[in-house]
Amino acid sequence: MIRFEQTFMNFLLDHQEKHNRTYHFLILMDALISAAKHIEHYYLTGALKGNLGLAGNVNVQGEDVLRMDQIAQEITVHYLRASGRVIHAISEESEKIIPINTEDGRYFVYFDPLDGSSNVPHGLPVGFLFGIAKRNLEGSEDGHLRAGKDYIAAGMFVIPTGTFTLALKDAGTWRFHTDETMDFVKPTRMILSEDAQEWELSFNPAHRHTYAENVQNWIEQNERKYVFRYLGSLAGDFHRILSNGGMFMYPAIVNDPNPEKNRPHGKLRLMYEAAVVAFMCQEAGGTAVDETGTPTLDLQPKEPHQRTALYVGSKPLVDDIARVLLR
Ligand code: FBP
Repeated sequence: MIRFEQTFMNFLLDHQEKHNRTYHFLILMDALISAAKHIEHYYLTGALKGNLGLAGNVNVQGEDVLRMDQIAQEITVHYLRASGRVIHAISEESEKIIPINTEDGRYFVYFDPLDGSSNVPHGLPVGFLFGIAKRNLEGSEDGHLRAGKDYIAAGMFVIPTGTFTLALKDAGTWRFHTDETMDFVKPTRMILSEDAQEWELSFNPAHRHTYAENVQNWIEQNERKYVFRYLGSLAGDFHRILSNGGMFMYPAIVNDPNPEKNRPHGKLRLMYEAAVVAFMCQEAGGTAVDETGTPTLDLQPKEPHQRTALYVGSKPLVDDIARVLLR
């Protein structure tokens, strides 16, 4: 007897019908899934085709661009254009906002086509992160940058693991796995574990002495209570936190012996990294804050590539460090 699992598209169709919503969102999600599968193909064959190296230029963040960054960007913009549903997009790989279907588009898409660049040369796990907001259908639309709390959905593909996780506003965070037909199936609701025995801590230990004193002290007092894991890609590390609970943090860097290396506003980008995982975490029963203890989803972006410090994960743990940050 063959065992059939519910497909992602069937799950989403149910969701849209249950909430009396339109098919437009399905077309957009189909485009994002096609993009992720295409990027995964190039990543899996990257070493063989010599695509895991540098592209030779520098991006808006002043970082060396990887050949795979360019490939992932080109693929994603192609499928977003083909969907006809996107007004404009914001990408880590494009300095400017990318106008797509400004007249008839329905959604704004904020994405990082290949997150975790330090893992790329080794073919290790990276992420495709995205957040989606909707145009104002009741009145005029000024295209302003949306805060995370205004997103209608956010998700990530952990490449090349074939896992896809999607959060829908007020409808939870769901994980899907690839079946033998390379289709995403078996929607599994993700709820952060309340069992502190399972919780993990995730941060770059090489930076811990550059964090603010109060953050260093919090780590000192708490780190022995939890398992420590760090993959070096936000998608990979957050994937674990969603499964086991705990907290991922990328604090502000304020005490680096070389002041030029300080990052008082954090490293991660608000719109297509921090707000994406914060949205998914909230729909899974968790929370996220910045270096001032302000909820990440309340942060109103002033510019597309704005950075932020990030503390995301199980509510008791994030609330505990937020008390220290607020002091
Ligand atoms: P990129 O988008 O340039 O890859 O930067 C984001 C990121 O790689 C995250 O995925 C990860 O959590 C973090 O930076 C790793 O930074 P570090 O190497 O300083 O630990």
